[in-house]
Amino acid sequence: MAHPIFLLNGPNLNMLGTREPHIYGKQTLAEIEAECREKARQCGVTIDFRQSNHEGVLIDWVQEAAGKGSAIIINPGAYGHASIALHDALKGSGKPVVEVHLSNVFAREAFRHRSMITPVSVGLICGLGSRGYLLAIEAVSHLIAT
Ligand code: DHK
Repeated sequence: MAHPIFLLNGPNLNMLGTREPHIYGKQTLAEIEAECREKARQCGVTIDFRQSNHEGVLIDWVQEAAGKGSAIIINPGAYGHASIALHDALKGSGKPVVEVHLSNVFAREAFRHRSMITPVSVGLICGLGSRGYLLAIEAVSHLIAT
């Protein structure tokens, strides 16, 4: 069985649907997960889709992905702007990383312009809403096939 792409979601993303829908959209995380599963099926890959509000749990999952995953797609939420620990874990995983944000963080507050994750990522997708996750799955499935 091929190694799954770990698709990790950070803090507050469990609140999608009701959380500032004008910024993050009206879809729930469960609805986004269903779309991701369909996209993964079309791309011939499997995904392990998870969400946590806890930095240490996300780091545990990145370490797990280093052993059991083929790649990591991560929406780190606010930890992306601040977490050196998440940066270190992703760098140490040795796996291709794609960072996703639903909103265009560069069109928002200055504190969202800095990312600890982009320097250890193959690429960044932001501002395209939940479609960003689907594009990331497509991109990563090409990456791991080559
Ligand atoms: C999600 C969050 O929770 C914010 O803290 C980030 C990101 C942006 C998003 O757009 O998906 O700043």
